[in-house]
Amino acid sequence: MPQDPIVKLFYSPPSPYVRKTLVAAHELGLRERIELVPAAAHPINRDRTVVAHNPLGKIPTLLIDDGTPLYDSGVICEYLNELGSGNLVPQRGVARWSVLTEQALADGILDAAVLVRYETVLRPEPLRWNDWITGQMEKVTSSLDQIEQRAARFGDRVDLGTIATACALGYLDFRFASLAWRDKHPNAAKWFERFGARASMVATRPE
Ligand SMILES: N[C@@H](CCC(=O)N[C@@H](CS)C(=O)NCC(=O)O)C(=O)O
Repeated sequence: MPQDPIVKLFYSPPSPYVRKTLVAAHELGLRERIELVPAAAHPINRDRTVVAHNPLGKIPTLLIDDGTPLYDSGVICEYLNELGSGNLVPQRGVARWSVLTEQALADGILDAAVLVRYETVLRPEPLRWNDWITGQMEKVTSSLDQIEQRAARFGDRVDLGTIATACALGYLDFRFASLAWRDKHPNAAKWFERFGARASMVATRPE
């Protein structure tokens, strides 16, 4: 029987951070409990509806049942994990720190890639700075090298580390296809082929 939504998520389908939270929700069986509220987060033309709940004006922003806002994507995923009594984040020890570090690595790729996107799409052309773009893309490529090492040991793990990694790789496919990241990262490519076929990833693929 369908269940009523209990939380609201300010979202936009292309956002890889939003995708991370939705993949987590799917994996936890909570997707139906989330009402999606379209948002137009933008670093300059800020979405005032989002800002009213999150002064950073960023998505994802989640409103829980009593209206309390939660952000950012990592906090939302941990909240959903608790709500769904899931196992996406190990509670303690080496496993916990490793999963959270993998999330930070994947989010770091996204932070750099999204900044490059803003620089190339939003910033007026005369103000663009190529060295800065190159620096951000170097962050992406050196982080991909680290993912390549880790991916060899990912196996069938489904947790916040692997979900965040998959969303980062998916974003590179979506916005930076010419980077052709698979060419130099065969372990990551092989792993992503399997993980990317999960129902949670297929249902959240950006168009
Ligand atoms: N650290 C944040 C990053 C979220 C983020 O930067 N989202 C982008 C959309 S992909 C955004 O809201 N940008 C608007 C802005 O930078 O003001 C998270 O993990 O949720």
